[in-house]
Amino acid sequence: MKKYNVAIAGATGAVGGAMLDVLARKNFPIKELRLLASERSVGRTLTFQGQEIPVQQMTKDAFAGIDIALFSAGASRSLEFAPAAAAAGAVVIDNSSAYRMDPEIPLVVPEVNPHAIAQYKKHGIIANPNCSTIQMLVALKPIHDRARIKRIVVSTYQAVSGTGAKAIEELKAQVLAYARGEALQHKVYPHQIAFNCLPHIDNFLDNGYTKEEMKMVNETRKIFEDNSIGVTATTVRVPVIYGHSEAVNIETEKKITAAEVKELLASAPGVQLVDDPANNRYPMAIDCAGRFETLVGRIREDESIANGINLWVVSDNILKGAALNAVQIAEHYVARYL
Ligand code: NAP
Ligand code: 3JM
Repeated sequence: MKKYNVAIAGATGAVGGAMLDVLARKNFPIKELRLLASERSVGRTLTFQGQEIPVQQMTKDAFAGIDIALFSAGASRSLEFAPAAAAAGAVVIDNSSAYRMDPEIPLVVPEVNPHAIAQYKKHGIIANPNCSTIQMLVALKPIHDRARIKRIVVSTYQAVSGTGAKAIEELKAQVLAYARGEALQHKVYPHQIAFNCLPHIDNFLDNGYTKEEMKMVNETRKIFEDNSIGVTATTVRVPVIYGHSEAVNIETEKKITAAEVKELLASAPGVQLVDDPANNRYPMAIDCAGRFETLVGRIREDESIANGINLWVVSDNILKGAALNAVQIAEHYVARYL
């Protein structure tokens, strides 16, 4: 079997760490694994399949000989270093929002639009969508193919791990302080996150929506290759550590029943149907952590319109929402294009 030289840009972060995990769990064919981060991490080592690998500083020269560069070091680092990695001959799979809406760069969920990977050739970059978009489209793709979705109304309940390692610490520290009767401190979020919900993810835009909400609108249209699809989102940060949950309401062109949706999703790639309310079984964030599947349940017909369906969609935001989706793109790329 052919083996590849892989770099992880942002290897010491929450997503980078999950990339190491996913590469190991999938036994990805690796010849050399190069771990890159900021100057601050030089001197650290990370363990991969029992081997200690030193962390190196990410520079424009750090990508020589690399076949696949998995980026999760923030959007500004992607803009600065991804073109250099591509120029060195690597294909970049970028987890940030930097390139997602560039019409010349493919934006890929392997269960939805794997064919788009072919467009990597122009810039050597493939963009990984936002976590909230990925899990929603894994669940909706089979329904869209069968009944054509005209409109999506989504509300998210997003875990703090999506903000990074410091946000997880902030939530834990607030819970401990609350239990001890002490004052709660906050730095990462503009308000207390423990025992609270913040309808505020990423920055606010002039239209009153947040950037996170508009990512769901624009990325959905690009991945479904359909600019006529209506999408409106409210994205909310909740005091959960791992796992984003989403209440998704769709209106379809053709009638599809709840029973038909359940049947479709029972065999859909990347989906685990968890829909047995009589036995209190439905998707929950605490059950999705560490899992590769997107859990879907609470499937009901929307009785307020002719062709409507409601679903509850839950997935590990660091795995399918970031690291797993990126490694799946890498698998498709090596199988078909390398
Ligand atoms: P994190 O835990 O804060 O980790 C950030 C990583 O970037 C660390 O490895 C850090 O290295 C590295 N880094 C920061 N500045 C750097 C520099 N100047 N040069 C080289 N490396 C640098 O954040 P995270 O949660 O892993 O997220 C990282 C990025 O992934 C986000 O900013 C976002 O763009 C993307 N992301 C995407 C999704 C998605 O939905 N697809 C979800 C989450 C995150 P040090 O340890 O040396 O500081
Ligand atoms: C998820 O550089 C940054 O500010 C990155 C912020 C960020 C993003 C993003 O916009 O790339 C943090 C967490 C995302 C994302 O997936 O869109």
